[in-house]
Amino acid sequence: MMEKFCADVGLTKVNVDFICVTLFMLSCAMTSVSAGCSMADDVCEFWLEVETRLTMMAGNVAVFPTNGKLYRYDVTNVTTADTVNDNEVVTADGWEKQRLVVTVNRTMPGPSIEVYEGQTVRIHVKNLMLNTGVTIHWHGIHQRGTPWMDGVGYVTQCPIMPGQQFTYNFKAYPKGTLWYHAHVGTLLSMGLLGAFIVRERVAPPMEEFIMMLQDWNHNMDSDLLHYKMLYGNYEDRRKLQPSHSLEGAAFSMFIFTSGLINGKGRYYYPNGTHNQAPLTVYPVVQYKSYRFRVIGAGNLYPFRVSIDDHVITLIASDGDNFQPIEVESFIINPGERYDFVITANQSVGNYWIRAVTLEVNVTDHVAEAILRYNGSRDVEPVTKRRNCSEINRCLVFNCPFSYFPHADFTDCKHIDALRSVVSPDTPGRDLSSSESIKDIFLNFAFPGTTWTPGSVNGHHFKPPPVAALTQPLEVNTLCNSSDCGEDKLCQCSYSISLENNKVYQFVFLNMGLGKGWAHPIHLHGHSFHVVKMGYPTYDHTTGKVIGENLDIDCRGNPDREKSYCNAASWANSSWGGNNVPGLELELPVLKDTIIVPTGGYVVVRIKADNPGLWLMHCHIELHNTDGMALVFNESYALHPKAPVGFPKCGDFTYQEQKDSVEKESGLIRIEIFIAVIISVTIALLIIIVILSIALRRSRHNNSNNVPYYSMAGD
Ligand SMILES: [Cu+2]
Repeated sequence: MMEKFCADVGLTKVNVDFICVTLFMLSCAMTSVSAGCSMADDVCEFWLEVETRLTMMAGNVAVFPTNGKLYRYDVTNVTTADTVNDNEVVTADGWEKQRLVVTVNRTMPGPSIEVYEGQTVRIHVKNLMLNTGVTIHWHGIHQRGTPWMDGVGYVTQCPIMPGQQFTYNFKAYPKGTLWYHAHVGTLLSMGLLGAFIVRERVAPPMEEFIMMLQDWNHNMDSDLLHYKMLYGNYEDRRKLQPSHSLEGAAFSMFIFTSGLINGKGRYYYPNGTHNQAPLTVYPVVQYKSYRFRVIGAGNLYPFRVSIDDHVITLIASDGDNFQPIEVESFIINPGERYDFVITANQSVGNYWIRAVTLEVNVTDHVAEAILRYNGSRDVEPVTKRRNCSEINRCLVFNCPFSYFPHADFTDCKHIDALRSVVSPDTPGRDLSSSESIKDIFLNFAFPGTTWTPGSVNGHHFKPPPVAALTQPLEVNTLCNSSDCGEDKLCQCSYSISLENNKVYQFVFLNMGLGKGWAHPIHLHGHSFHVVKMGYPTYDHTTGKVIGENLDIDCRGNPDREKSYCNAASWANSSWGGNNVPGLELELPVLKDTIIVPTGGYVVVRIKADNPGLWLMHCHIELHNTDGMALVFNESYALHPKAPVGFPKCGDFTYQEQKDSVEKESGLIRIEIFIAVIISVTIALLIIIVILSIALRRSRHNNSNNVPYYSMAGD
């Protein structure tokens, strides 16, 4: 089987043994976690090939789904036909018109990369696509000392163009459930993603599973996703309207067609039936406990995750362990990760794992998988979701709002209610003077009237044409302070400089004219301490937002509903640094991605101790490509030097060839003219000198009566 796999991925004979061992283990680790590198290794090496592939094809044979199985396209009687192994097919939602997807080592999600904390990870990425450049970001890795390995196109590196290879080399830090994904255009939504698990160097106490959640549709290429979000989705002469979540926030125009768990899901028809495509199955043994590492790998939609008849105990997020909490379900946004434990303490059988979107008035927007107890039959679960009632209320973690409608009997718990397991050294906690902590307000929104782009403080992020980190002097898209400001919109590579070792308190906002969507904000290069969250005011019966949080002064237009909120501050001028009521500085959790509720804010802290260029952006991929991003230029003078030969890129302006010929011939003519002038001048000088000498001698001879020639003959 391993030889077959090696043949399938087309590896060279020379390296076949070692490479195949690595890739084979990775490929098999898509559902169940298994290490790709041993604990004793110093360097872990991986080969990733990025290429486009068609869904629902086994080699060059199309397949179709029935009863959770796949069959060749020409099968007419499925009761007697052989099934096709669904691990050889990128099934996605089983839609039978092949969709183009971007794969890593021909799978979606790509292979799970699993290493131990502190190991050197060396990953060779080869771009086998025909049309587009690619970079891969290792989401959650801090890249301390290696900022040029962060994988952000046009910020930390140039895209790896078709046919090219690029080797990423960095230290596996910090530990936890991380992931990798493309960081150019919308290639992430096209399928370029995978789990990246960094383990502590101890034996795991229980078996583990990976659960990657994706929202999915049938738009065929990445540019299409981008333009449909900008210009709208139309179907049957109708313009489709965005859906909304409970508090009234809108979702953007990424049509949710299906939900996927580890690359598998089902297409639901309008009548509520589905196409019976195969799903991911998690096999468990009764009375054993399991850790699930859940990765929010979608483009846009948050998912509410639950398992029928099982209590979820959340234990970690974005690599940080927190004091466990038991919940009925939790919400995960694009970019976030949550780890939970369940105990298989129910009767032997099959149970639904559900991840539903937060859209109201929608019932079939769900990603599904099966929890299958050892000893149960290979059939679909018939279990029901828990019924939340007045005496049996449901607790949901990480809502992007504060209240469910009264009749839902459901309560919310937020990230700022969590407490870390160990007391972290919260930056600035012991500083007596709050002036040593710098508060920076950042509003993530879509302000504007006719043009309403994604922006941060009104700056619509435009990537530079070069790798800004390694070609800083060639960035020609800097912001002009006269174009940007209160109630203005500008388009540039927005960057904020951070001083080395200074403590920064960022206040992420979602306010003013451009609010109305919740944004999961991701910071590269750091994990941040979540010290406070602020929510808007709500109607407690319906759960709808009725007013922004008034802790923030948006400034600009006095009508805060019209202000762009580009230059906000604390409403109470005495607030700032440690002097903000309700800060959790003792046991705050660490995150690298956090949801900023519409109308609300989140306060986080970092110490600027990692020199580099670090992107911060909304992890809704379409908001990011629409410009909701900025770069922190951290300790510029201390940026480490990039490796020798690090690739460069940039603009090239062609000069017409005839111009240069003319220029050349013009130059030659000037040179000849100057030479002639000099020669003529010298000749004239010589003639003048000779004539003057001759004249003087003739005068002398005349006066002494000695002939010139006789004088010479003397
Ligand atoms: Cu966003």
